[in-house]
Amino acid sequence: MDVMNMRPETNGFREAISLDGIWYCRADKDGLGHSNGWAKGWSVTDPDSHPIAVPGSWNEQLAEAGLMNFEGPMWYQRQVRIPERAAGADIMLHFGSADYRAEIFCNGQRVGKSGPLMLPFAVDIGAVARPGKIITLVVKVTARLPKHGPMQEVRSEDYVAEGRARDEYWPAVRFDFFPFGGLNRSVHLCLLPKLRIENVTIDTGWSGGKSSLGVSTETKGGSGKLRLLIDGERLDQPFEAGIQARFTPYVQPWSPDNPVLYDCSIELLGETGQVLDRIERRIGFRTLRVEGLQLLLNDQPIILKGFGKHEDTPVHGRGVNLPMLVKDFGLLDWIGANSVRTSHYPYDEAFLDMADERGILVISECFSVNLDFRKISDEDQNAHRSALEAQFARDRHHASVVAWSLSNEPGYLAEPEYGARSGPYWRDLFDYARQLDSSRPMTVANVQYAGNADPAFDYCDFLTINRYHGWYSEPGQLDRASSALTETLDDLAKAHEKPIFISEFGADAVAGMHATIDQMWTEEYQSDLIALYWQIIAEHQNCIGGHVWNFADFRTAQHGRRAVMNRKGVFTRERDPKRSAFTLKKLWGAGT
Ligand code: BDP
Repeated sequence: MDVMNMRPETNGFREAISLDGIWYCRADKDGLGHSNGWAKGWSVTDPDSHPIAVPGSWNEQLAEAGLMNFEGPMWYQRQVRIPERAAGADIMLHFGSADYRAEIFCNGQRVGKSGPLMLPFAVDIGAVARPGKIITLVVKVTARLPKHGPMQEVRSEDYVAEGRARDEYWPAVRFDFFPFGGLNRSVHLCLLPKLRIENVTIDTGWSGGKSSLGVSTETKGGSGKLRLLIDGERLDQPFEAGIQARFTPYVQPWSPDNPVLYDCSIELLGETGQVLDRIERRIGFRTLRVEGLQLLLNDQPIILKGFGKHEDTPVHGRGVNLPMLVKDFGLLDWIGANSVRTSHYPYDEAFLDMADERGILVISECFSVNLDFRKISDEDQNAHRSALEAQFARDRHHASVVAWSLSNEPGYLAEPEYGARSGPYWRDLFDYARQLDSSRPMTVANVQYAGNADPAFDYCDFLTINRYHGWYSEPGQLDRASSALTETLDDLAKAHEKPIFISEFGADAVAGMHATIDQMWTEEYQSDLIALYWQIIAEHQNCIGGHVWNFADFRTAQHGRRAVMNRKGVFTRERDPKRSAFTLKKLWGAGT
């Protein structure tokens, strides 16, 4: 757990060497990889050894090799030269994530494994890696989920056992997106000073015209004083490790209109004041909080306009795709959006860096979808806590991250156990999450099937609802959809004195499909439904905005109701606009 927020960085004191590029992989269809000795590596000229790009998912890259629906284990290997200058340093490997789980081997020796899903982890390879020598690095990755945790596994046979044979997806999933496997984020070899900074927590705020900055830092390998610099200027006196130091630097606030960032450096000082280590982060000062029925950003009311997204692009799958990342932020700007929910898992940090820079407000979501409360156990909750710890540790210094979503659509099966058992689960989880971070609002995205009386609402700072009136209910009937949505909002407003946020609404549209009547799957119907929802949101005083589901079409596992993809994108998977994109540009561009 202790290295979760170790971001790979290169400065005069630490070095991060990218291991991205072409690796080799081998599918372990019979589960014989260990007994075949693959942990030690294999000859890459073997016919079943494939080149594979890292970062990237194996599924679309290797579809023609029969691996589109392969869930692992997939063994990856590459050679890594440990530089001579690593002598005297701690030698670590850092993985942005390995989806969903991985074990790491160096020269045949097991050196570590992944932690909470879709988040970074690091392993110390100092016992095996020798400066100046080459090691064989092997990573065994599986796209199978663990049975317990915030994201429970489901297998083909479970659909029948769970009484929902009609829901069966292939590959089996408990969610509506493709279970892309692989080293989907960057891998680095990191050389770190033995006496160093670790576990840095940076919290910023802006309220009453004043900034606030809280910093706490631990050290590893010894102790020393710490010093903080903002844009190269030292703040106050050096402070001790292990305590929270507080500052009120003279800075401008960060906001979507003016996303001002500052370079924040923390330095570890030796006995004579010499610098022994440094970490650097870009930070911004802002506060998002709920007051009455409003959401306030830096004390001013704000309406959230934007999307639920996915990390999903052609061929890359869930792998980092930087050109598409740049394009997507350009499209968010073009359409007039100010916010995104990282549905349904923490995204790569490059996304948050760009959100910081471009002034996009992010609701960062834990990888937790359709939690089934018939099966809930302490083990699930403990893993849920660990996932939040790791997510908060990685993301909390990002100015763009303004709220946490602890889960998406729990109680999706409308199981009676949800009403009965989830209250204490949410009470304890929200308590724990607020102990970790009291500076941001927290919520859970409620599913229509769980109804308006969701036990999670009692603990949410604002109510978050996903609603598909006009699609999964009241199909093709916008009048009925409009009444049903209005009724939901009125019901919730009566039951809770809290703001309401519609985190999902939308309709599938196959690009190029048209009709003169209200016809599902057409571009016109999608566009009209979105415009209708936005009008209702704008008219409802408790509503603090909405996110259209989804920004772009995305691949799902196979199911009769999906034509390869979920087509609720306002853009296609290739990012061509559908009619609804122009509708939203008009609605949001007008400064609603
Ligand atoms: C919601 C889920 C989302 C799905 C969407 C849909 O939160 O992941 O993709 O429905 O069915 O229930 O389009």
